[in-house]
Amino acid sequence: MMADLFDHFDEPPRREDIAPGAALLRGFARAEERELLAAIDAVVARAPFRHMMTPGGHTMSVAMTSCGTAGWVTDRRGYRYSPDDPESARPWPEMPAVLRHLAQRAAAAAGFTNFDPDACLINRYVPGAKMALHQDKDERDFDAPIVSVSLGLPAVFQFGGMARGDKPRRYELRHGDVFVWGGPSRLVYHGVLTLKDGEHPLLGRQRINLTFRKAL
Ligand code: MD3
Ligand code: FE
Repeated sequence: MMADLFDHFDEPPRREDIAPGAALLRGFARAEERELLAAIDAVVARAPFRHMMTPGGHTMSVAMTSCGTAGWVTDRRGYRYSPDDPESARPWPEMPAVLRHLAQRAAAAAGFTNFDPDACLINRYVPGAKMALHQDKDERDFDAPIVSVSLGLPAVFQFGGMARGDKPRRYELRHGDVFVWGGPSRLVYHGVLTLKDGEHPLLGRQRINLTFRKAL
């Protein structure tokens, strides 16, 4: 059955410790998949996915939108957080409670209590899209962890070190997996390899990743 390939629904949720401060919570979001997708649809209805431009002038293959009091944006002027959606010049949609609560429970399960994210970046990958190795360092303080939720098609992520040249380890992120990284792992280089083609039972030919951050 298709769902088995993608969801590993026969496996119980479990925690894999990847590095100090980094934990992979396999299947953590699976039980809430429908509520999460409905909340994402509501955000996207008000703030549609768009392909933003890097400061260097390249259009990103990943389409993005945001919810919360701050949204991550990039254009020729640089990377930053903005209270407004530049496409609408209106505030980003509020972060739906079902999303915020999931991120808080996942952070707690990985050992980070009192996580209070103000930004949720929503990334959409279609086959062929990728995200090059980078650090998340546009946030104001690096004490808070980052929580990422993967939905839809599986992707291979790269977990590197503190230097761009450190050889990354590879892990597959599947539908419902939640990755939490903070503490000594907060500034590690990471990326996502080119998404392979496939068809997910709920999401079709795409992968959606939610990234919760304390930005401001
Ligand atoms: C942490 N997004 O939006 S999140 C980003 O899947 C971003 O869309 C990716 O990086 C995505 O800034 C990755 C999951 C992830 C993957 C690799 C990591 C988190 C990681 C490696 C080290 C630390
Ligand atoms: Fe990142």
